[in-house]
Amino acid sequence: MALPLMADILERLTSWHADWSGLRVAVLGLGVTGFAAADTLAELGADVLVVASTPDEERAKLLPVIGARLVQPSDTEIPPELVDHRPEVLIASPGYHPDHALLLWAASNGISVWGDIELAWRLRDKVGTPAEWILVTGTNGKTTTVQLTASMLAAAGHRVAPCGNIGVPVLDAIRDPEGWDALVVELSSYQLHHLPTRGPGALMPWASVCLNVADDHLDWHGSAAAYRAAKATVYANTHTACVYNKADAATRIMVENADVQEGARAIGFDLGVPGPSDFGIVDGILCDRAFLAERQQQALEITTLADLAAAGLDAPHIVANILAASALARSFDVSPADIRTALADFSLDAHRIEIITVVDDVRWVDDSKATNPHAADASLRAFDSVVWLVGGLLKGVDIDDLVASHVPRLRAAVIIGVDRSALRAAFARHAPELPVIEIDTTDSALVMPDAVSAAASFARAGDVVLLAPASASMDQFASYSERGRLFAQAVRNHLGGEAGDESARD
Ligand code: UMA
Repeated sequence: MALPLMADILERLTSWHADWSGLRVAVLGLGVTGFAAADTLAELGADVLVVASTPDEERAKLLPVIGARLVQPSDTEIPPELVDHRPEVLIASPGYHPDHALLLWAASNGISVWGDIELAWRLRDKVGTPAEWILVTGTNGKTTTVQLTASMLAAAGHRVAPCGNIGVPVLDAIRDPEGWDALVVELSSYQLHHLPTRGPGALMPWASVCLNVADDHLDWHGSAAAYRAAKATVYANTHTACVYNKADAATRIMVENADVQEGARAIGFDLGVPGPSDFGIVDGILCDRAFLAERQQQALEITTLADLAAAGLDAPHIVANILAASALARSFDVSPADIRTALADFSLDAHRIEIITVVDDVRWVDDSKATNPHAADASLRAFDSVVWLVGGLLKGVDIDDLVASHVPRLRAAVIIGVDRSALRAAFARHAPELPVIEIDTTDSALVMPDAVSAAASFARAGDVVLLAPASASMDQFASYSERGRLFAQAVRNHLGGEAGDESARD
């Protein structure tokens, strides 16, 4: 009798209840994802070898407890333990670059590579009826939209888990003993890159959205086209609603080109007046013109801009996220009343356009999460007169257009970051008259105190001092949250007793 081919075996591994025992798996990475993958596969009886150059120490200590082994090669080495393991499949953590030596080795040896999202999809039937998946990607606003959507579904009484790139591996969600009605999954371009769009590992989401797309992570993907292609895969095989941004034609084109399930609808959203099958705004009222039978003539009221302003949720890019989340929730039959209940209780995470304090009619705002030009653009648009704190790791992205398009609203600019040359040149080109100060200290602890005191010297009543760096933080800070925290601390120290904690959103 002929033995089944490896491809056939892997093809049949599409259920928690399939036979995974003895499957030889290599898991690449030992961060949040790698541990969840190793733990899941060990529980299923697979033979798991974890390969990571800089594993998380606590998780490394737990590997023998769960029955998995660890090898720690350099990032260019193919360790002999891996070769001896003869893996039948590799599970790659999202951070692994497609050209990583281990992935090239797998390709040249014909070994299948899955991401953690594919593995979670294959295993989604652990408990009861599998949850429906709602997918969210985009350059900016993913996490907020995932949180909004999940809170809307929860307000309607559904058991729902926000997970994925938001920080909770989907593999942890699918192992919940009680199961879920829906998973709202944030997908990064890295995770999408590793996802197949056909075959047994391809996702079939209930609904999906790409919120917007602008250049980001070009150093990882190699080109804007590759980054955009990864984002576009979010729509593949969607069976109910493909939600796209009418203000971003690229997302509509992604939907037009996607291979979706029969009957899936394209639902647009933007801040303008909605057409039939859209979400939008009429006279300050956020409306659904998609999920009602009379959509040619009528619209359903979701909420008003006035109510959102009262809740601190009225920055235009947050309103756009709310419209997208409402479209996803309405596709799941959540009522407008339940959406309003969710919005009334919703608060944005820290470092997302967060007001630290208002002193002498100057607002100090932390949008450290604006880690690319597209996010900083949305942030700047929310204000009329800005002292702008900008700079950090630009990730290969061009900053010129962003600077050029916001000159009229700038009072002054304070440039931070190790490499300030691109910003310096952009300001010199587009705003030669604008006061610009560079913070050139090499002591990370002094960056924010120096930047804040420079900003304070420019700010006038009515201004906003805005930290919207348009860059990643890792050149001088551990993360965007540390950057934001140190900014807020420096603001409070600088303003002393004048700065009460006026943040509405902590
Ligand atoms: N590793 C190597 N060599 C490499 C790359 C990684 O050895 O070349 C190893 C490290 O030693 C470490 C592990 O891999 O052991 C880390 O893996 P990882 O970088 O994939 O990170 P995880 O801890 O698994 O977290 C990942 C996401 N990280 C990235 O995509 C970089 C988290 O998103 C996500 O929350 C988590 O999975 C759960 O899904 C973070 C992120 O920054 C927040 N995402 C980017 C973004 O939002 O812009 C995409």
